[in-house]
Amino acid sequence: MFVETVTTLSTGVSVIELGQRAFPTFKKILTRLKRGDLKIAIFGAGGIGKTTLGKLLSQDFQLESLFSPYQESITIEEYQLDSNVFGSVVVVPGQERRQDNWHDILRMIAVGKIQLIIHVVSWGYHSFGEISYTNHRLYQSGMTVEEFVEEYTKERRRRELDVLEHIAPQLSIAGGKKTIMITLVNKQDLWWQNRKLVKDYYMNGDYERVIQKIQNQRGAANFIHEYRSVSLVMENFVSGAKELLVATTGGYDDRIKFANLKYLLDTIDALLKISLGR
Ligand SMILES: Nc1nc2c(ncn2[C@@H]2O[C@H](COP(=O)(O)OP(=O)(O)OP(=O)(O)O)[C@@H](O)[C@H]2O)c(=O)[nH]1
Ligand SMILES: [Mg+2]
Repeated sequence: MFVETVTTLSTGVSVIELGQRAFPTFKKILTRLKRGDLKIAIFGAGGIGKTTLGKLLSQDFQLESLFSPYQESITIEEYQLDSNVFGSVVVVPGQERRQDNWHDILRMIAVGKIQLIIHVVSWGYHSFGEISYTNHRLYQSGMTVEEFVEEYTKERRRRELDVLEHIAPQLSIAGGKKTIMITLVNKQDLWWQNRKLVKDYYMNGDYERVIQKIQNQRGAANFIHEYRSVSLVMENFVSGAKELLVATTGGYDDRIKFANLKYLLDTIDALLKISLGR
């Protein structure tokens, strides 16, 4: 993840073709969702891309339709494919004050009723409510946009860790069955130029330590965890008042995006196979 895809990008393959290559895997996941009593749960801090991911996995593979101004989710969103389908994608709201909603889903994890958990993080680039950054609690007078973003993302990365620590107890006990989890580092387009730093942050720091602890408790065979990263949509990171905070990285393009998306979908498909035993 993070950097490998550059090498998997064969030159001479069109962007459309790359998109098409992702499509069969995507359909396979939908078929799995349709076939059985499958539940994928999506967790993460507020404004990180959970709703966007839920839509992608459960509706149709129409990336263009994912663009939308940030709107905070207020309840659990459950994406069902149609009335005959038992499988679903459950997305919890991310803002702290909404987390009462998490209880039932966490219990389902603990009793092994969730086949795949996706924890979304985004290196602190969390969209926030309808305010200017200058009205944000972390803003101090005289700060530049860059200084604010630095402070803000630092605090929000702490929040990502809090979310992991919050779900960790359930991951550590999950009854009998294997627990399968992906940490999805989203908003690749915003941090692409720092990808080595980002990779190191998640895979060699406090985040990985929590993962290791769970793995030690459960045994490696019972707790399977993978890191993947994507950009679900490419758009500038803006405040609630539409001020530009971070621009989408120049040079980050559809090729990188589709290759990573395909890698994610392949991973989901492979992990579901393990989870469902078929
Ligand atoms: N630049 C960029 N923006 C993204 C990406 N994925 C999602 N976004 C944007 O981030 C904002 C938040 O996305 P949501 O899917 O609503 O976030 P959420 O995690 O459901 O937020 P809550 O419901 O409040 O917990 C939206 O404006 C998305 O368009 C990405 O990969 N890159
Ligand atoms: Mg949401």
